[in-house]
Amino acid sequence: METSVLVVDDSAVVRRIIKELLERYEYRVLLAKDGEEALAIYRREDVHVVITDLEMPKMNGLELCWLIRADDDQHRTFTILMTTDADSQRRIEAFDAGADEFLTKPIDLPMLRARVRAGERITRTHRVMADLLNTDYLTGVMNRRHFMERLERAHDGAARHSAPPLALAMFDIDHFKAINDTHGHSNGDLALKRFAENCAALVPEGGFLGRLGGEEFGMVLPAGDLEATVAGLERIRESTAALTTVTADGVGFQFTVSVGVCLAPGAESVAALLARADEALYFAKRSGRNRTVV
Ligand code: GH3
Ligand code: MG
Ligand code: MG
Ligand code: MG
Ligand code: MG
Repeated sequence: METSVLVVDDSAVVRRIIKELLERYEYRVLLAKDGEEALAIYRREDVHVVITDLEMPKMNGLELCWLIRADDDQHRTFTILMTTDADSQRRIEAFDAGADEFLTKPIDLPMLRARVRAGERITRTHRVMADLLNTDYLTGVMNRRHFMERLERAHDGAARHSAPPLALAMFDIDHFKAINDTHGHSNGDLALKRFAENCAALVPEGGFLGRLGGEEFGMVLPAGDLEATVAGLERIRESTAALTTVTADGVGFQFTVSVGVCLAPGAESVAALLARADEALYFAKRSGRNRTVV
C-alpha cells in the first residue's frame, strides 16, 4: 500500500512545494490548510505521516499533534512539526504534544524527504507489530485483548453520549466438541475460520467482531431498536446454519451457533454487559441451541 502523507500549512505556497516534492517520490499527498481540516482528513483516511505547520488559524500544529496522539494509541501515524522558530522551548513543546520529529523553516527539502522516509519506516514497523498484537492468528478477526480494549472504548463513548448506544452479542458454536471428535481438530479449525469469515462479512456498519477464545466470538454493534438488532443477529445465526465446511477429505459438514445479546444503555460497567450477554447465551443453550436470546 502506498504511503499517505498529510501536509498541513496555512500557506498555499508551502503546501504546493511540499506536495510537488513528495509526489515526485510517489507518495500519496493529502492537503489541509489548518488543524481542523487536517483532523477531519486524518479521521477519514489512513494517514502514515503528517507534516504540519505550527502557526495556523483555527487549530495550530501543537493542538493537532496532541489530538492525533490522543487518538492514535498504536502509533500508526508519524507526525512532523514545522516551525520558523527553532528555540529549544518550542521543540520541547512539540515533543510534549506528541510530535515525533521537528523541522525548521525555511524548509530544507532533502531533509524533509529524509524525515518522511524515516517516519515511514517507523510507522510501518508499528503497524506490523500492532496487527500482530491485535489479531487472532487462526481466524484473522480481532483477538480477545483487542476486542476488550475496543469494547471499553466504545462503552466509554456511549456512556459520555459522544457515541451511539451499543449492543453486545456473544456467539458460541453449538456442540463444537463433537465437530472435533468427528472430523478432527484441524477440521474444527476450518469450521472456526468459516464461521469468522461469514460473521465478519455481516458485521453492521460501526460494529466489530472478535474471537473471545475457543469457539466463542463477541460482536459489538450499534444498538438501534431492539428488533433491528435481533433481526441482524438472526441473519448471522441462520447463515451460519446454512454454511458447509468441507474437510480435506472432501466431507461436508454443518454446524449451528447460539447467540446471547444485551443492549447497553450506557450506565453499566463492561463487566456487567459481558455477564448479561453471557447469561443470555446460557439461556440460548439451555433452551435448545441455534437461537438468539436477549
Ligand atoms: P455447547 O453447545 O454447549 O457450546 O457445546 P460445545 O461442545 O461447543 O462446548 P464445549 O465447551 O464443551 O467444547 C468446546 C470445544 O472447543 C472444546 C475445545 O477442545 C474446542 N476448542 C477450543 N479452541 C479450539 C480451537 O482453536 N480449535 C479447535 N479445533 N477446537 C477448539
Ligand atoms: Mg503558518
Ligand atoms: Mg464454549
Ligand atoms: Mg461450553
Ligand atoms: Mg460451544
